[in-house]
Amino acid sequence: MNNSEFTTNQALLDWVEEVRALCQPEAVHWCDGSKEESDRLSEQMVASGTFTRLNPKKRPNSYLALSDPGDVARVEDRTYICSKRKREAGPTNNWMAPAEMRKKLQGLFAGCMRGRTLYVIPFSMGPLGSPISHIGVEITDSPYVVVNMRIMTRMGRAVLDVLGKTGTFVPCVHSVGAPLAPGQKDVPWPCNKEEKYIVHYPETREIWSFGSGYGGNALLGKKCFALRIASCMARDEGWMAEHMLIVGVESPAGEKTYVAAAFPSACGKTNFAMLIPPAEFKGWKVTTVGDDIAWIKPGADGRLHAINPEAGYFGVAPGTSEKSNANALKCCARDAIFTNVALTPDGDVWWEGLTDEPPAKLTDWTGKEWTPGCGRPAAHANARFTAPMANNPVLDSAADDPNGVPLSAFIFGGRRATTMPLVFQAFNWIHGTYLGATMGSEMTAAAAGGLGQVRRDPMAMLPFAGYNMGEYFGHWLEMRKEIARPPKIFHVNWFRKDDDGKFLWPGFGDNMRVLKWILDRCHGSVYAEETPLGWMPRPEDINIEGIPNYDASTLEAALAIDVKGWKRELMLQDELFIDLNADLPKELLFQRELLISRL
Ligand code: TSX
Ligand code: MN
Repeated sequence: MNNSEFTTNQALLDWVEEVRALCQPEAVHWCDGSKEESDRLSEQMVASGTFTRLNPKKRPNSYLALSDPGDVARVEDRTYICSKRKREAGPTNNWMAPAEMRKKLQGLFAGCMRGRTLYVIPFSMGPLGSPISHIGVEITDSPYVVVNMRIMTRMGRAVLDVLGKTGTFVPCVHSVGAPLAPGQKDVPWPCNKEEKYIVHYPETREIWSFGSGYGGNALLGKKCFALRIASCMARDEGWMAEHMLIVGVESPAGEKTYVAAAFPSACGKTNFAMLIPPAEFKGWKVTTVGDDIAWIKPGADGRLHAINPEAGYFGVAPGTSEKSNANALKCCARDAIFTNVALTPDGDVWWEGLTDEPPAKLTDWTGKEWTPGCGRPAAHANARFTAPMANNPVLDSAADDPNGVPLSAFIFGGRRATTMPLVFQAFNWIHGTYLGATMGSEMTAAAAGGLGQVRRDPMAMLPFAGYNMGEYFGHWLEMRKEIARPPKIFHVNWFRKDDDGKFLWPGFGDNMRVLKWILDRCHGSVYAEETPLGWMPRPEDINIEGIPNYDASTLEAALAIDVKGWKRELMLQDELFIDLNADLPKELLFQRELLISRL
């Protein structure tokens, strides 16, 4: 296709030509986003060995990719925020001066696509044409990226129509960094073993990614655009780009309430986003708007409205089962791309936790033969499924609504074995911001080299804020002034344990019981006790009817306030606050003082 047949946007045409001249690809392909295009690229990848087609009877229209063993996750130490001043990136981001980084990248990108096709991927983050949505264009030399982006975003010709002649877009350049010499045979998963760079220029709103083909390093709409660049846009324009799931909860009477929740990794965010209420909650429905990212804007009604900028799920496969998330399994029952899971002899996929009994024989994620006793995991711990949200049986009816959904609550949480009670409610917005700013997860004993080390991950945004974290807290405080009816803010912990290491809360679908208290608080229809931590339920305020082998005394322990533990917690919280000292809003220091006084 002729370029100008796709777009009349001269800025886009000029930029594509500039990147083509730099990267020297063999061919240029403008993606139209059709199924035919995706099928053709998938066939090509089957032929080249990048993809294995899964058994169409077991897993229709689905593929397996095995990555290079050195390219299995986001590379945080190679991720840079290149603002003019280091202060703007803040103490928790890697920084390099833009001019210096540009010089370095010019060298790396020069000729980096030789022997490959340059794909132009126009994509919309959010429903096409929504006032909350934004357009990006990713240039990549990876067909794997193209077919994943088609699932994860609204992608192709329709986006260029919305972009029009003068519309603006976030330019995203990606290369696996593995040019091919004439006649050189390609490998199934090209990447650059020596150099990887994930670079953001917040002032010019550009993304440049080199050397990796994996996940957030390569699907640039997700973490790079929808969080790092978007958080800068949101600060400048008065909205919020958050690392949050969004769910709708419908009561038997048909009353719909939306909440957004931020958790650090390994808290089961996607599981919560697709939660199946227990049998006792007959007539209650939980529906998914999004499982990872929320773009949130003040609406004319004085409330915050949220969209999911994504169109698919890029979920961690290991641990996903009928018990933990039956809906996620339905999402990837067809039309899915699996990366770094194991292959069964009959052409289906398997990962640790999918079934209690592993299959007798598998091909593992490195392509080697695998048996249950062999001592190696079959799937990589960060193995993923890419699945379209259209496959989600509990997709919210407003998941595509350009106006977004009105939020009644923000929920923060962490994976904490001690101290953090099951649920409490912040006294107000500033207190809630403090709860988000101090949240974190306990590292496993092995990772911490001991017990009880808390890894702070404020608002689950530590690796994803495109600017100074202290300033980001300030933006949260500022947002309160933009809204007449702010969401109520809560903190939850599904992972508290007793002295014998037993979980004090059943978790999973039973989290609906806590969610119900949260909703009732939003509607002002349930009692709460004023405690030093915030507003809390009494044990009798949480319905535990029908939980097998569970009793009120266990719930009491899950809700207990451990004053000694909180004194330790306050000392631990200080470590992050000291790091951010220079840019930390004073309101948050005052919240700390108030908490100390109350305790
Ligand atoms: O995803 C989880 N959630 C959220 C679900 C909506 N997980 C899985 C681990 C995180 C990746 C959980 N694990 C949750 C939870 O609420 N809670 C727990 C801890 C737990 C694990 C097992 C049991 C109870 C609690 N019980 C039995 O296995 C019988
Ligand atoms: Mn995430």
